[in-house]
Amino acid sequence: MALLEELSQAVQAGNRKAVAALTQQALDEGMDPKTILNEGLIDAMTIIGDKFSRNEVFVPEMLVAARAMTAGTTVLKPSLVEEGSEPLGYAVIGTVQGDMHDIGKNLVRMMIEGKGIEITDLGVDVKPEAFVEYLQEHPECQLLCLSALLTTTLPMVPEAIAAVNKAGLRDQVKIMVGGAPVTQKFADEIGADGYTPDAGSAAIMAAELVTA
Ligand code: B1M
Repeated sequence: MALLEELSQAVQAGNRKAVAALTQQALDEGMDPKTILNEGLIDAMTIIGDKFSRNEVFVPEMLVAARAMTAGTTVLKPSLVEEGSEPLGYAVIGTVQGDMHDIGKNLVRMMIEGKGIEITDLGVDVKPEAFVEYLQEHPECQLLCLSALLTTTLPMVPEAIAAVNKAGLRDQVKIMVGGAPVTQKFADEIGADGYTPDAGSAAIMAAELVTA
C-alpha cells in the first residue's frame, strides 16, 4: 500500500501511534509536508465526514480520527512553521461560540505562524465577548480570525463581528473568516475583510492584511 494511503487509513482508524510514525516516515522519505497534510491527513477527515453523512460511522469515530490527525499535524508542525525573529504582525484566532471543531482552525493558526505572524489561539467555543475582551487587552492585534464548521454556528460569525463593532474596535482590526460552510458571498454580506477556503491561502491573506 502506498505510504499516504496507509497514513489516511491509520487516521480513519484512529491509530495515533501509526499516524505519528507514518507521518515521520513520509518526512524522512523527503515527501513535501503539504502533500502529506493534504493527501494523507486532510483527505482522511473528508472520507470520515462522508461516512458520517451516510451513517456509516458516528461521533466517537470522528473524534478518534480527529485525535489521530492531530498526532500527525504535531509531527508536521516544525516543517510547516519556520521561526522568524521579528513578528510580521499580530493576530488572534478562535472557533466561534457553540462550535467544538478545531482541526481546521489549528492548521490555519499553524500556517499563519509560518508566515512569521504572532498569533494567539483562544480555542473553541469562543463567545463574541471573549474576542472583544482579547482585542481590548491587546491593542497591537491587527487581525481577528474566525473559524466556523457548522451551519448552526455560522450565525455566531456575524455575532462576533457585531460585538467588535459595538465595542468600537472595528477600525483597529481586520477580520478574516473561514471554515467549511463559509463562502465569499457570506463573508461579503457580513462585512468581513477576507475569506479563504483553506489554511495555505489563509496564511497568505493574513500576511497581506497585517502589512496593508
Ligand atoms: Co463534526 N461535523 N460534528 N465533529 N465533523 C462536520 C463538520 C460535518 C460536515 C460532518 C458531516 O455531516 N458530514 C457536520 C456538519 C454539518 C453541517 O453543519 N452542515 C458535523 C456535525 C453534524 C457534527 C455534530 C453536530 C455531530 C453530532 O454531535 N451529532 C457535532 C457538533 C459538535 C460541536 O461543534 N458543537 C460534531 C462533532 C465533531 C467531533 C467533536 C466528533 C469532531 C471534531 C474534533 C475536533 O475538531 N477536535 C468532528 C469532526 C472531526 C468532523 C469532520 C469529520 C472533520 C472536520 C475536520 O477536521 N476537517 C467534519 C466533516 C468534514 O469536514 N468533511 C465534521 C478537516 C479540516 C482540516 O478541515 O475544518 O474544514 P476544516 O478546515 C479547513 C477549511 O475549512 C479552512 O482551512 C482548513 C484547513 O484547510 N478553514 C479556514 C477553517 N477555518 C478557517 C478560518 C479561516 C480560513 C480558512 O480564516 C480565519
